[in-house]
Amino acid sequence: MQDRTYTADAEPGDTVTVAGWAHEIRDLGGIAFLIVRDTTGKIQVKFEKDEMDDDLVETGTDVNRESVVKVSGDVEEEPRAPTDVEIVPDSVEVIAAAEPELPLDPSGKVDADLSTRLDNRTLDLRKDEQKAIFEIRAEILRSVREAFRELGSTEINTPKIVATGTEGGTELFPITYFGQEAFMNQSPQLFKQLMVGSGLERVFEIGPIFRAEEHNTPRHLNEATSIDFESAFFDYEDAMDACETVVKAAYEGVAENCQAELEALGYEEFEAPSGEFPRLTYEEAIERINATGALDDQLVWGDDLPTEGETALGDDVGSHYFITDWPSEIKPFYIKDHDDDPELSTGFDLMHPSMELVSGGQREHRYDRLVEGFEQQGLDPEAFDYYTKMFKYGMPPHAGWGLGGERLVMTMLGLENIREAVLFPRDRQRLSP
Ligand code: AMO
Repeated sequence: MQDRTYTADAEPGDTVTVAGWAHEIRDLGGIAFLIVRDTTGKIQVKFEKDEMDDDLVETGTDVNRESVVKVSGDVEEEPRAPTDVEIVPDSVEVIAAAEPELPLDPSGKVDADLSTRLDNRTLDLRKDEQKAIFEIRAEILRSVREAFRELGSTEINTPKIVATGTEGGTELFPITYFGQEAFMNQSPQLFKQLMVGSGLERVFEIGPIFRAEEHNTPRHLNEATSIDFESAFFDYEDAMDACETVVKAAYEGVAENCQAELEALGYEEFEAPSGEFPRLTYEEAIERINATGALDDQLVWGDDLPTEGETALGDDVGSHYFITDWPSEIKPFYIKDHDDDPELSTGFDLMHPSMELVSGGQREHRYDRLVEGFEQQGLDPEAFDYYTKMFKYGMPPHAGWGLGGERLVMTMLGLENIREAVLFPRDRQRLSP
């Protein structure tokens, strides 16, 4: 539709054709209004029954809500209209009629539960608040890409059908690949590492990861979006610096470019985090958690941090923070240990006060040590030959991280359920739509 004007661009004095959805019909007797909604906003269309053609009035006011309509006419100033202008129509066409009963109410007057909303995402995303989440998500991804480019990294796309897992054997989705066993990829980890030894050196990827997690929680998905970074000649501190830059860039992009969306979500003020993210060692973290008294049992060295512990620490710190220097034994084989203490790894996590956002670290780039690490974790180095063999031909020291895209959106906007940040979430119950 070349001649279509967005509702937000309709100015008094213009003659326009707008197209969108019948948001509301208000019949006041001699006068009736049709509110047309498009992606930019809404506009009132006025029908004066005595002065207008009966067919025109009938088409415009008998239409079912949420039908797709096209209205042409003159735009006039009208201070009583919701947007101070209205269209006096000379033609109205119903392009796609909606059924009278809707599975959910896009005007938001009737609440729907999350499951109904997810089953009817098209209608759900006709609501300003829901649409705002995905506009913001898009801005986050745009800002993150820009930040990565400013850091001198190249965007890559790695396979999602793979022969081996990386993040622990229990969380893989098996598939059949021409009669051969294969899996949906859990992380681009090994591929991004292979690229730091290539001529690209510094890379990032934004793509899906698949985790066959059995549990159903408000912060886990079975298909998530991972924002991955990896750089040659970076140590774990360089990697944390890059991580902080990228996360802050996402907040700044939203603060600068998403005013209307933030308003739709009820924000009066939205602040990007300022100041450096504190860096606590794992040892300091468990001491601080123990000091809060939030846990029945005191944590000891080597324990993973339980969710209640993370929450207590998050409340105590009150901002994004890193946890560094994790025990080697609870970090994956590809994470490098500190040279002066093999019990301590260079692994780190970036935490939002409410949950983990990122895992990363410096990687083991020495072939012999890498193969030993596989064996220690009970993995067969032979199965990873495609990966380990490249470490024989000049693999530089390197570091990187993976950031959960949906968790970034969720924590930034204070969403209660990660599914709010995905169009069509995949979880234990949900494979369709
Ligand atoms: P990890 O497994 O910790 O690390 O994942 C990195 C980040 O991805 C997000 N995430 C998830 N989000 C939603 N649902 C899930 N099931 C899920 N699993 C992970 C989290 C998490 O912090 N290869 C390493 C990264 C690296 O070292 O570069 C990895 O995948 O926000």
